[in-house]
Amino acid sequence: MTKKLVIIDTDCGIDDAQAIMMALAASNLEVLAVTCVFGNAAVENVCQNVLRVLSVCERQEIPVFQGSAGPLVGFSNLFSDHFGGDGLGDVIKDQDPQWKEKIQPEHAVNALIRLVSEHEKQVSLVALGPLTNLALAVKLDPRFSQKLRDLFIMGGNMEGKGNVTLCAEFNFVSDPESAYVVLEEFLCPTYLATWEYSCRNALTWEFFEELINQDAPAARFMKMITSKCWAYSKETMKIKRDVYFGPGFVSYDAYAMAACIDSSVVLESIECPVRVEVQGSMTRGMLVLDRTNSLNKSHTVRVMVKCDVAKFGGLLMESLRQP
Ligand SMILES: [Ca+2]
Repeated sequence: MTKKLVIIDTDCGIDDAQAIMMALAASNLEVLAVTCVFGNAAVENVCQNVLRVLSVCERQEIPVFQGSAGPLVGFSNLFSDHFGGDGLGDVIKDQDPQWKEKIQPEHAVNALIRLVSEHEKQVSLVALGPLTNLALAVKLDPRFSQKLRDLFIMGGNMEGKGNVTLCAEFNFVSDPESAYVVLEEFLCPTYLATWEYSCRNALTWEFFEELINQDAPAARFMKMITSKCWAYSKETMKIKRDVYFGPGFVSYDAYAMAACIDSSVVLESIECPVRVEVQGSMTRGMLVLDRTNSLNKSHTVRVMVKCDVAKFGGLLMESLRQP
């Protein structure tokens, strides 16, 4: 079986770490590179987080590239404290002073263009953070997206429900212009795991306990980085009832990765054109689904709706049994 080539673009927080581990564990994937972008933490932290995850899984041979430190327009002050200031729960004490030497000298955007051009129509790109690196890639090389096999994005929303602002999801609102560019200009098959999709297909907290208490280095690492994070705290768990979706364990980025690994994980999706709002005072960064094709766009994307949660849970379980 020839393996599917994958590049992961990430703002490595805890759920990105989970998604990366899922990719590393998948026997049908070959991870060509990891490219880093600001988001859950500053891009320098993101780079260190990715190196840490690769080291835990003993996969340091995979090259890591540093990318955009902020959005195309304006400044980011959205560094989420959702997963702690460093993105991985603020529990890692032994920082690697030599981390910079382990990052490739090439910029992430140049690396994306080069690698995708070297393997035309063979690379699946999985985007787990703000889409700045992807937007820059298509502006530098207008054929970039046509050279991709496909694109999987965690981001945006399908019901106008926001998790950072009233109507916008974190990854998209962190750089609305880039999200707009990607969804207008990327012409490869594109699959979206929105915020609502991940929340509506949540797992139980009992499952989470079983997941992180497996006997393997990756599981122990995940247990450590989720130990002090409020998003995973047992006390918050008891009272945490999302106003829309109820309680549950949601590993956002892993949903996009799971769809890349095994398309049968997605049981149902909506195929339609989409556009990102960049202007609204309440809706900036919101994804709009054009179910009636009012925008007359020729390109559609697939917005995931229903997940085979049992299959998804199986991929998660396997991902923490590493190395
Ligand atoms: Ca992410």
